[in-house]
Amino acid sequence: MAIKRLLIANRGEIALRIHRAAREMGIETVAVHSTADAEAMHVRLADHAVCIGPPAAKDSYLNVAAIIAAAEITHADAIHPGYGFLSENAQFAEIVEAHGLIWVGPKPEHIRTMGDKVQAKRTAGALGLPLVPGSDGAIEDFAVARDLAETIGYPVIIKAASGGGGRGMKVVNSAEELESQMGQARSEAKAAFGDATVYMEKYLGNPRHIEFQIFGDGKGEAVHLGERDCSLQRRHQKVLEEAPSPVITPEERDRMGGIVAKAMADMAYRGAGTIEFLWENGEFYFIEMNTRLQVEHPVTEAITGVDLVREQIRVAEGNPLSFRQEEIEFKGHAIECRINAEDPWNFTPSPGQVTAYHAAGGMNVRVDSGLYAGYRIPPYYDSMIGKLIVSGRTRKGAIMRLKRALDEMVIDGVKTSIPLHQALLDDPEFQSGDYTIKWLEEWLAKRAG
Ligand code: MV4
Repeated sequence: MAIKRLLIANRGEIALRIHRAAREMGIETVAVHSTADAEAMHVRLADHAVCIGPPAAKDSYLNVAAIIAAAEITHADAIHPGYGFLSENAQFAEIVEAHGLIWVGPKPEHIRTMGDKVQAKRTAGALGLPLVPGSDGAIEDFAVARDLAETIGYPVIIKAASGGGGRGMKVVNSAEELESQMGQARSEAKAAFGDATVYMEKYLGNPRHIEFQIFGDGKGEAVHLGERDCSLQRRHQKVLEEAPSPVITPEERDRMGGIVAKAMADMAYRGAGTIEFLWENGEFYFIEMNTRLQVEHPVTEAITGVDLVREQIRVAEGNPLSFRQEEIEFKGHAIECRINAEDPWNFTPSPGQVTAYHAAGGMNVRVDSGLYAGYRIPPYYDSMIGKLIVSGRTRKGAIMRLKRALDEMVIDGVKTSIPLHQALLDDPEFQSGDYTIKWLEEWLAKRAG
């Protein structure tokens, strides 16, 4: 069923990104915003805007009743959740559908399954994805945990089933530590997620974080759009992402991509998704699946030419995928820098008024940001204020272009992470592409001296 009016249940650059895709499809947009975001770019550009509450996200962007009411009064016929907020809330997806609205996202059952990391791993294993060695399901009993840890060998890691994004994990180096670490993992999981369920994996010491973009039509067809390397993270926040990964060969991409696409076809997955792997010594190990569009999706768009948000909307309307696997080609290299309003070296947030703004431009340069001169960055939300994405024929070419584009960016009035990106791009080790998930934090520690 064709969507005529799309409500965008998000804010910031992703709300603008979704608005742009909708406009290009001839779909009207409804922005919902907190009182703190009344002056946001996407609110100005949207066809309709509804204030849904005060600044605190729990009263606005997480306020299900207010969002559904906004859809009803504006006669929206679909809701796109973006990332974060309600995007991976299966109950919200069900409520949207129960109100006769189109949910621009995966089937609620798949959101729910993948949100439970124990169930996600079981599902992935059954679908033929390679797993990190570990418990088959939750571990309840300490004696069972001890035997398993002996079998797989220390170090092991205890993770919260309801966790994800690095919260509620404990590395255990020896049998002596196991009981106390398991107890701590359980109580932290209970406190953070209201669920003390934990599971165990072999701890990989120095992997890369490599994720595959997938897309399904919900009826048994699915494709992959290659991988992204997201190893450069600080405290589980990605800083810079690239596609393709510097370490994955075309043969490896086709092989692993084929496996993930087959898995998604078999579960009749609908919409955009990301399969996260740890990659060590040439092997992939599934860790989690994200049932949403991701911040770093533009690097995939840059090397494939596919508009992922347009495709999300088309699939939500019930259309088949607009491309077959054989039609997807990977061309060149793309890199994204996340630009945050924060001190580039100590990471303290730097909200406030942007006094001057100029976006980089030129060939193969994309800026996804709702910034403008005079905009007041509110202090209530995530510090990410935009993304700079460039592509080139080679990784070296993309790095040179990114340096040029970063030099062109002007964001005055607040501190930003641009200087950090400039220093990073000048580092020979980064330039070599030889980095793992530990590299950035070590690099930052060295620089701090
Ligand atoms: C791991 C791991 C090592 N071994 N699992 C962190 C976030 C969550 N998605 C999974 N995480 C990890 N799981 C095993 N078996 C190391 C991490 C990890 C990490 C993973 C990806 C990117 C950055 C990371 C930083 C620290 C730890």
